[in-house]
Amino acid sequence: MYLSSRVSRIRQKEAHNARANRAEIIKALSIDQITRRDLFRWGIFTTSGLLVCKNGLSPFAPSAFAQVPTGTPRSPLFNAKKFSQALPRLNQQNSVPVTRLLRGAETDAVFGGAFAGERNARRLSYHTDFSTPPPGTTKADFTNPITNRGPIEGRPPGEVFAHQRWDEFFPKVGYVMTLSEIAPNQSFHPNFPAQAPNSVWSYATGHSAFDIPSGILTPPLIKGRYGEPIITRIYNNTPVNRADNNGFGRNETQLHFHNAHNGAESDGAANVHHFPGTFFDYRWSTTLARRDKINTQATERRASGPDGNGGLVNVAGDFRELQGTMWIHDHRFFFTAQNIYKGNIMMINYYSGPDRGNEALADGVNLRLPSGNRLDFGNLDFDVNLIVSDAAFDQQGQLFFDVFTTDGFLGDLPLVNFAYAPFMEVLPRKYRLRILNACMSRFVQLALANPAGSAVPFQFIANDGNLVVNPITLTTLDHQGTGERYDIVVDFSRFSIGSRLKLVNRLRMRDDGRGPKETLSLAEALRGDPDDPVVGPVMEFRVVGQVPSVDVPGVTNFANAPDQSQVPAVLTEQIPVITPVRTRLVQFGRSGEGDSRQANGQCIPDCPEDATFPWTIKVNGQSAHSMNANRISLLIPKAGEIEHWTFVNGGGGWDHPIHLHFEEGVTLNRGSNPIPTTERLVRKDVWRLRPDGRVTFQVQFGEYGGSYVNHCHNAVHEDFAMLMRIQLLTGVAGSPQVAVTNTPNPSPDGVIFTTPEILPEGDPRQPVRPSSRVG
Ligand SMILES: [Cu+2]
Repeated sequence: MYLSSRVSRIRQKEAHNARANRAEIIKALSIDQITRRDLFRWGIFTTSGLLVCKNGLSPFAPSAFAQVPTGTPRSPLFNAKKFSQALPRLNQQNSVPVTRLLRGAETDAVFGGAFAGERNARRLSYHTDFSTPPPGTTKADFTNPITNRGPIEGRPPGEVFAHQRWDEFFPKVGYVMTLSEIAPNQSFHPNFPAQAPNSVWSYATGHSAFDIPSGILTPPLIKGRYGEPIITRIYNNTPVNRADNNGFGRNETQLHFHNAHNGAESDGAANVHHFPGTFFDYRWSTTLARRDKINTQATERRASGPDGNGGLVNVAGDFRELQGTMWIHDHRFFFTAQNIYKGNIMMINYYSGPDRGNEALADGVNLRLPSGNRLDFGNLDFDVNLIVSDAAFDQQGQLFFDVFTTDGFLGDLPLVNFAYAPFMEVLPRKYRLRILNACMSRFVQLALANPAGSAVPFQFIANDGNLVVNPITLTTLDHQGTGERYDIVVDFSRFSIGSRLKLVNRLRMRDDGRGPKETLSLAEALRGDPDDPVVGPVMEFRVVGQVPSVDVPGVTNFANAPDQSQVPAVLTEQIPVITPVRTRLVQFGRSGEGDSRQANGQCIPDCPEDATFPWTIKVNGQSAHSMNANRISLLIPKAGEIEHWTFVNGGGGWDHPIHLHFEEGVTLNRGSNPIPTTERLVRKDVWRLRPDGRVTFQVQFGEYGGSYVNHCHNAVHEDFAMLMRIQLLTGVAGSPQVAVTNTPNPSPDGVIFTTPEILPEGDPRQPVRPSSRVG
C-alpha cells in the first residue's frame, strides 16, 4: 500500500512536470522566444519529427506517469463541484430580414433590422472588386481596413466562388457575427477563473469593433427553416499577430456548416480561410437534397418549412433527406482541432414541416415531437441542444491544449454547452435532447441513470440530424464519435418532482489514445473512473414543478400543463437501396510520413513547421496520401449517380469517426460485423469505423458542385492529416462547377489559384486501373 501510494505521488509529480514543461514550451513558441527548429535541435522532436517519448513531454500516460489519458496532471478544480451550476441554454441568435437590391445585372442582399448599414452581400465575392475595381472605385474601397493588405472579403474572386444558384436560393434572412477574443468575466464554472481574452476565441453577435474582446463563451444556436435561405457574415476579429493566442489556435478561419446541403463556396472547407480584419459571407441555402430529381414541382407537403403562421411553405426535394440537428465549426486545415477547442463552434437546427419544433400543431404533416407550443416553430422549451465536450486547464485555470500530440487530445473536465458538469431543471414530461459530441478526440457512450442508479429507457429518433424511420427504444446510446449527433426523447413524467437523474458517460478511452477501451456497467460508471473524470456522470437532470420558458421570456411553464407532444411510430420513410453506378473503397490508416508537403517542403495551406503526417488515406487500394489542398483524391463526374462507398479502418487498434461533407449516406452494413439498429439503413454523415472495422453506405451527390472534403473527425487526426479533397462536378452546362475547381491559396494579400493534381484512382473518367483488394 505504502509503495503504491508513493508511486502514485511520483506519477502525479511527473505528470505535473509534463504539463508544466509542455505549457512552457508552447508559451515560449507563441511569443517567439524559441523556434520550432530549437525543438529539433534540443532533441524534443526525433528526426522523423515525432515527439520524443520521455517523462515530462509524452502526450500519453504510459511514459509520462500521468493521471489522465492526456499525460498531464489533473486540471485544477478550484473547489468546483459537479452539478452546482445550471446548464446554459445555447446563445440563441436572432435573424434580420434581407431584401433585394438590383445593381446592374446583379442582385445584392441588403441586411435589415439590427444589421442595417452592413455592406450588402453579393453573389460574387468583394475580392472580385478588390482584384479589379469597378469604374468609380479604387482598390482601397475593398481593402482590409485593419491590416491595409488584401481584400475585405475572404471568399475567393470570380465565378467559381460565386454563390451557386444565388437567385433561386436568394437569402431571406441574415446573421452577422464576429469571431473574437472572449469578453471579460466569463468562465466554465463560477468557481473557475475567468478566461483570458486569448484563451478562448468565440462568437459575438453583430460586427464587433476590432481589438475589443467581445466573444461569448456559450456557443450560439441558430434556428433555420426550409424555404428560408440564410446569409451569414462572419468577421474575423482575432489578433493580427498570430502569436497572440495563449499557446494554441490559429487566427485564420473557414467556417464549416456540418453537414448542410450548400454550395462548396459556403461549405467552409474549400481551403478558403480568411484573415483578421476580413469577413466571409456564407450562404446557407436550406436546399433540400434531390431537389433537381425528386418532387421537383414541390407538391409533397412533407417537403416543406414552417411559414411562421401555422402553415407550410413547400420546397422541392426529397422529404426523406430532411435534416434537423446540425452544427457549425472551424475547419482551418491543419489547425481545426485547436480552433474548435478554443471556441469556434455553434449549433444550428433546421425546422421542416414534419420536424416543426411545435408539439401541438396538428396538420397531418407535423410529427409533434417534444418542443413546446408558444412559438409557431422552433420551440426550445422542451427541445434541448446539448454540446458534450472535454477540456483541460493549465495550473492557472486557463484553457490548455496540447499542440504536440498527433494521436488525440483528451481533456479531464466534462463540459456541456461549455459549462462544467451542469444540472438542468426539467418538468415531469417528455423532452427531446439533441446531443452533439464536440470533443476533439474522445468517444463517449451516454446513458441516463434514475435516482436508484438504474438505466432509464429512452427513444432514439435521429442520427446525425436525420430522423430514423421508426423510433428505437434504448437503455444506452452507442459509441458516439466526434461530430456525431444523437437525438433522443426522454420521458421524465415517470419521476416524481424532486428526482435527480444523471447523464452518464460509460466509455473508458484507451490510455494510448487509440480509441475506446471498454464500456463500463452503469453502476461502475456512476462511481466514476479515478483515472479519467470525464467517465461517469457529466450532467444532472432535476425534475421540478415549474421552469421559466426559454421561448417566451418572463413566462413560466408548469408541471401540470398537459404534455401534447408525441413520438409517432413512423417518423420518415426509407430511402431505397439500389444497384450503384460505381463502388469506391477508401482506407484510413497510418502509412509512413504522409505527403502533405510539396517538393519545396511547404504544405498547402501552410502547416506547423514541425508537423508530421502519420495519418493517411488510400483510394481503391492505391498509394497512401495525407492531406494537401492541391490534391483531389475523389472526383464525382456528375450529379445524381448512386454510388456505394466502403470505408475501411487500416487497423492498429485505432478507431476513427469519418465525416463526409455535403451528402448523407444510407448505412448498409459493417462487413461481417453486426450493425446496430441505430445505424442499419439509417442516414449518417459521420461513421465510426471501429478497430479493424469497415462500413458500406449508399450516397449520391446533387444540386451543387465544387471542392469538398472527407476526413477523420478526430480533429487531431484530421490536422495531421487524415483528410482528402473531393471534387464534385455538376455536369450542368454553363455551371462553373462543370470543371475542376482550381485550388484557392489564401494569403493576407489575397487569393491566388493553383492547378490541382487529381489521383487517377479517384477519377472515374480515367481508364480503369487494377485495384488491389483490401482484405
Ligand atoms: Cu482518426
